[in-house]
Amino acid sequence: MAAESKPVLAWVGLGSNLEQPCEQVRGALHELATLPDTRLTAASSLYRSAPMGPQDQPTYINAVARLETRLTAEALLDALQAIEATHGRVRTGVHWGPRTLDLDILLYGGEQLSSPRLTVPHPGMAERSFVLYPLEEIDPDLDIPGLGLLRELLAGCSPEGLERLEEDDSK
Ligand code: ROI
Repeated sequence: MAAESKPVLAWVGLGSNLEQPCEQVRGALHELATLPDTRLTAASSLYRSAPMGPQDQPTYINAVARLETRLTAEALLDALQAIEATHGRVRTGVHWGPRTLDLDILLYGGEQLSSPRLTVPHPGMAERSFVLYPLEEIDPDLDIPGLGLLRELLAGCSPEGLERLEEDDSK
């Protein structure tokens, strides 16, 4: 994988609502910690969240992780998709349908990126309580490129339907 020399902080969103979602997300956090040229520097609690999109699907488990990485954004995306694949993620084509494991690059340094494969900051993150509240837990002072202060985004985003899980909550 291509590596660049200067480490960058990247934030990754994790989500699952199939096949024991808590285990999917916890397992993925461990795998993020083993990526090449990358350190896992923070992870939020797990959160239970009502589905955004079609309501006839199970509740989600979400979390956010902070990485320090020398991987380019594209190489990090490749690595995240490889982890998704090991968790049996199949792209069904159902729009906003259920998923075994979803790993999204939310932020990559202070960069704004737009390519056919990757848009950073992640489009829609400003409206997603299951992204913003876990982010607040690990980096409350974040300033999000093009979107502004996390604190201000939180003021406009209700936490309704979102529940932080205790560490020993195995459900
Ligand atoms: N809803 C919740 N609560 N959490 C997610 O991670 C999530 N991911 C998605 C869609 C289908 C938009 N809904 C979600 O991709």
